Amino acid sequence: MKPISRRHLLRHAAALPAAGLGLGLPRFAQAAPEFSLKYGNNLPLTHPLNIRAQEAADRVLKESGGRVEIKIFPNNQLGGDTDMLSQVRSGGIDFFTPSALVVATLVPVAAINAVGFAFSDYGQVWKAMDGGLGAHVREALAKMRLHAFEKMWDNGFRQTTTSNKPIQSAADMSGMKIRVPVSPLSIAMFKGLGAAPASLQFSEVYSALQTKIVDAQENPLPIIQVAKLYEVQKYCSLTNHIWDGFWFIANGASWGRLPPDLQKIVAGAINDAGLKQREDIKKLNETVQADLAAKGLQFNAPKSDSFRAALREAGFYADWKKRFGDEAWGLLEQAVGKLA
Ligand code: X2X
Repeated sequence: MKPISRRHLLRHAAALPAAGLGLGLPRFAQAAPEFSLKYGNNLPLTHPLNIRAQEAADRVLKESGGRVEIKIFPNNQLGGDTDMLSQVRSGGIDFFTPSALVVATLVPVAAINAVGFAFSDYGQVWKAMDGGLGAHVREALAKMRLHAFEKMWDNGFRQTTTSNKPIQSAADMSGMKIRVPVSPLSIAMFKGLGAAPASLQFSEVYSALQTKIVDAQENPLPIIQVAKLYEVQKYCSLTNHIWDGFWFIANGASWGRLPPDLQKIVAGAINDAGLKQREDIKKLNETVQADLAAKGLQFNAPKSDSFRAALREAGFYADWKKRFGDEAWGLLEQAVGKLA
């Protein structure tokens, strides 16, 4: 069919009732995409995850010749983490990037990268997540009809912020009201450290801190920066207690509807963007602490010994080894050495 020219369209559009025009007019000039896919996430637009995801979406539109459009809904526009997780399961949205902690409410083994103090550096992280451990988790996600792209995106090593005191050792966590993600592992870990954790979706964190429903939260420094948590927190203790990443997942049926050539384009763009996003976080990590300090956060760097000891004593490692199973635990230990 001959494409309708923009001039032709504008000329004829003048005759249409105004209500029918809407804001979409210029789009009529292009064929509608064959696949229009929705991607929801919980992070502000300024986070590298959103910047790189937009690049991936642009690349997909171009490489597919306009056949595949990915529309991004950032910053909890479509609801909090729990809502988006159920939407990506039902097909209400096509893509979501839950933290491993959060998708573990559905696929428990996905939280394995978040075992306390398991990873000591990024070398170990990517060896595990790009290797056997990541493959193991993706298989478990596939059983729930969620397609996970190969390259996990970086959230970061989680640090602890509070409004009332720096955390010097595990003893300082005693009774502390701390927000954690909606994640059984996070709850167990902070209970093991003697704190009083409360699960809240990320969409609620800023106001929960502002209104002092909780005194503390834990997140990687880039999140503390883009979500402006420094405005409602005073201290930041570099506890490095968990490494956390985002799985880029697709609804299984939505993914299955894409023909193989388009799947290849989408996967290529998303995985490449993920690798670039990892580099962005790495670069941010070099400057973000100074930036947050300039904004008034007071930093300290506690040793990890007391935290590890408290967790061991609470039976955290023995318990989670049992929950994750020997196979997953063994894959983790292949990357980080003997844990418990
Ligand atoms: O909710 C959080 O703390 C965040 C943004 O790190 C996750 O998505 C788990």
